[in-house]
Amino acid sequence: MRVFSGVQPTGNIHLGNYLGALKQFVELQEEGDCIYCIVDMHAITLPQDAKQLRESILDVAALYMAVGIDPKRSIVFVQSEVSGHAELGWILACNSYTGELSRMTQFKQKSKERESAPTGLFVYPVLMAADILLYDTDVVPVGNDQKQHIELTRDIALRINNTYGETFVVPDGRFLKTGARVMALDDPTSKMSKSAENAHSRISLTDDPAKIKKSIMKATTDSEGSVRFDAAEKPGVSNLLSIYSAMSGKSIPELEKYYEGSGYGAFKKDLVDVVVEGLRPIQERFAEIRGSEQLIRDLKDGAERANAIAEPVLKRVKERFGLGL
Ligand code: ATP
Ligand code: LTN
Repeated sequence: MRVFSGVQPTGNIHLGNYLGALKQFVELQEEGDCIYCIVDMHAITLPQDAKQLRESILDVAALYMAVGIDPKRSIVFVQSEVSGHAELGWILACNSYTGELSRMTQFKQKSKERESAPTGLFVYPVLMAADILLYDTDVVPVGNDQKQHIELTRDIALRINNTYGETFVVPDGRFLKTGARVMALDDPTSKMSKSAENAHSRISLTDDPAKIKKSIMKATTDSEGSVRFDAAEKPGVSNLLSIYSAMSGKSIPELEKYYEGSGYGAFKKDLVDVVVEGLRPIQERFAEIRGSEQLIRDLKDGAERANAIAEPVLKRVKERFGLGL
């Protein structure tokens, strides 16, 4: 089973990315051949500062490894280091329709926030399809927000297979179970996000204990005062319980029982400890890896291994289309 997924180097990885996506990435290493990409060409669909982008690429790469992705066992690489992504992206762009791309909710949402939308933002899902199809991928672990993009990838693959003969493996998405969607601490009705303005809305994997404490103690709850899970009536407390459970391995009923009769203060203080202690080993590994020469070597090696898989696939595609000599 081949597994492929990617994360954009657009900011600090937070608990949502970790519990929703990265934890799955680590687990899947037991089940298949995994390829994990840092999708820098997706990042430039919106303006980025060049210096900052370079730093973010290395941050995401080091965090991948700090949470437990093994660069020897899996392939970890930077998208722009393998030129096949852009090449296949073009071929797929010629086989997708402006109508279907106009229906993508991520595009509608992100373009709405701007005066004019870059063309790259419009064809973002086509490049994502190229990422996936370039490696004969079977399974793509992503958050629910990517469902529509995976569906489009399948449509494009099937369309080309029907017209040009068997060309692509048609991939399946692997989505999170319900509840694995981490919500913003300041507004539990919207998802925790890298790009939200309020830094206390999220906990980044690299946050120090003081910042974690402040964010959790400020987190929105309710006036009832009892620690119990009820996503509809008590979204704030329920979100904190989910985070607590995911970080500690304790079940939610177990936690409800433990905190019966105690207020939010004690519960939040313990949650601070659980998060701080849970992130500590990740942060220690991150500090070791981030500045190391080995990180760059691993990424170069990853790009070479990725390219070795991508090249024959691209050759196959070009043959089907009659491209080249
Ligand atoms: P932002 O948080 O700014 O919206 P994003 O969703 O664009 O960032 P990516 O780096 O593109 O983040 O996504 C990395 C992975 O994390 C994706 O698989 C995405 O579905 C998942 N993810 C992002 N936010 C959450 C969240 N709050 N809860 C669970 N999974 C999430
Ligand atoms: N669009 C994705 C990031 C992404 C991706 C991919 C995920 C780009 N290419 C290929 C899986 C497979 C996101 O926003 N999370």
